[in-house]
Amino acid sequence: MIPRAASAEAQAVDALLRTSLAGTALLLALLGLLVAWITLRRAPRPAALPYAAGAVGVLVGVVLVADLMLWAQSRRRVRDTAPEGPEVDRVEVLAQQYSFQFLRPGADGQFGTADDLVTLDRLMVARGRPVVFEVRSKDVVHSVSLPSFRTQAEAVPGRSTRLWFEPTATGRFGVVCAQLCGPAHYQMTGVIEVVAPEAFARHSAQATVDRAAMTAAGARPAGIGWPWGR
Ligand SMILES: [Cu+2]
Repeated sequence: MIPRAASAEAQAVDALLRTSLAGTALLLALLGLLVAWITLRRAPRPAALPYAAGAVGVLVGVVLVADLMLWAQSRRRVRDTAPEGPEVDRVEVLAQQYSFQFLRPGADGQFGTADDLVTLDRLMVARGRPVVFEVRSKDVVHSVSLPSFRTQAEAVPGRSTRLWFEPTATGRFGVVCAQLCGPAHYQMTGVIEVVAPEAFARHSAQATVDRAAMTAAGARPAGIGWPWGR
């Protein structure tokens, strides 16, 4: 039902999904058994369900749901803390009808300068290196959704949002817009390619060389490259 997991965070998300499913399935089975028992038992009519049975049912339900909520709360850490440090791959993402622009700061490490590296609907990242996206929108509300990395963030006009993940498997993974943003919303897709660290280093070096050539020729990225937020 859901695509192959490809990030360090995916394990926690999948465990939460599986446990929620198992918990609700157990609750459903218990309720089904209770209903079957009430319906099929040969009891003198009118049959009144003992209060104790009802109370036990409610108690079991409350304990199951409360457990799930507490456990989900303990998992919020996965969502609430962005990785930091020099090894983090920072990427600005500008969503617009109907594409994603990805921007890296280039050799100087600063966003919004002439050596910024921009790609359209494609991004290469390194396996095992944490990635942080800072997301903005040029027009309407979009959503940057990365199903294989089990993360997603809204792209809201006028503000920045963040999402992060650590790719653990190489391959090509989809990025899609998860907000109905216009008639061609279904076309708003892209590819995140996860490669081995050595291949990523080669790619980055080549991109920097290419970018320098473009800068010399006068080409500059437009509409993207804002100062990275605090
Ligand atoms: Cu969109």
